[in-house]
Amino acid sequence: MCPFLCFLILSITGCAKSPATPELNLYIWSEYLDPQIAADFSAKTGVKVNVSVYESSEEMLAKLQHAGGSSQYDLVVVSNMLVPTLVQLKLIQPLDHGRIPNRQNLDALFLDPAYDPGNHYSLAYQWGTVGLLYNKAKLHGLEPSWGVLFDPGKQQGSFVLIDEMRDQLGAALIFAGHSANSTNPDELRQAGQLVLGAKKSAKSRGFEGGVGGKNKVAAGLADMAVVWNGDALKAIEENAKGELAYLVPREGSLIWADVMVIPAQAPNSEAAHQFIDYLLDAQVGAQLSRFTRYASPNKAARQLLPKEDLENPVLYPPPEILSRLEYQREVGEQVRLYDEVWTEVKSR
Ligand code: N2P
Repeated sequence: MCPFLCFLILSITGCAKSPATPELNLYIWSEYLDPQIAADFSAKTGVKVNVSVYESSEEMLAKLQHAGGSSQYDLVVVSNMLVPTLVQLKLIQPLDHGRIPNRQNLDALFLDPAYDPGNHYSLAYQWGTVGLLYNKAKLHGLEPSWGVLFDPGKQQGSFVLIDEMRDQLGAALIFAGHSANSTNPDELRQAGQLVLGAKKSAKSRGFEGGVGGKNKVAAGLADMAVVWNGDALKAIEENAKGELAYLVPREGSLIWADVMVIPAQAPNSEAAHQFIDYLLDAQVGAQLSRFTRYASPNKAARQLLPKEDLENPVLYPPPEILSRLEYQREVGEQVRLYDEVWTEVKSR
């Protein structure tokens, strides 16, 4: 009788409940984490991974800055160029390197980087380029130039612009012969005019954040889109007719890296460290890049990737493309100029 009674009392009062399952709240770009990796991590550690996604840096920053994100999420994957800003705004906390032994798997290129000396706050996740995903069947011999967006005389088909301030203005700056990290007000205004012209063109299908542009091209709703290479590659590989392709315009383009950071008031920074270390494991890192279709900053993981991936120019740009790419940098206070021009372009 007693065991039954005890069970009854415990069930009613809730005292029999086991301690709450530890959780890890991750905030990341969409289609950027293999769900199997999260499931394997949970099976190994007992930590449940909750994934929330975003489609633009602007959306992510607003969430961290004004919507309590810095005390809600345990781990965030962001563009490396935002690290100094996040540090300055006190939105992220220093990493405890002692708990991330796998950081040594990273390529030297991603250790002690200029945007985060000593990797105090961040460790690399994936890297890639900005370019054009297009439908070869609809756009025969597409001119490999940003002019197909910015020069009315060269526009060839319908296009989607990317709803990512630095990337879209960066492409226009490069087309105009300037640095994609320019802080010259005249150059930025010129870039803004170019993007506005593209937006107002009859061929424009508007702005899309993150995977939005590639989804429109994949669905046949636009002939091309400004996208990141990994998303492009996913669309290319999923297109049964083999009609899609990716190019980096001849004027040049941007190269970027995304990093993992821990918000200042993360509820479970312990699990965040554990997950960062897990993602930096060689096997897991290889699995991650096979899923995202982006390049791995993890040297140990790269050794486990298929040769076809390492030799794929969309994924790992060959020297002649690399030499045309400009590393995206943070521009400090001058980001206000970008904000002003971008707001103007978006509102008109
Ligand atoms: C993945 C988005 C990659 C992030 N869908 C580009 N910085």
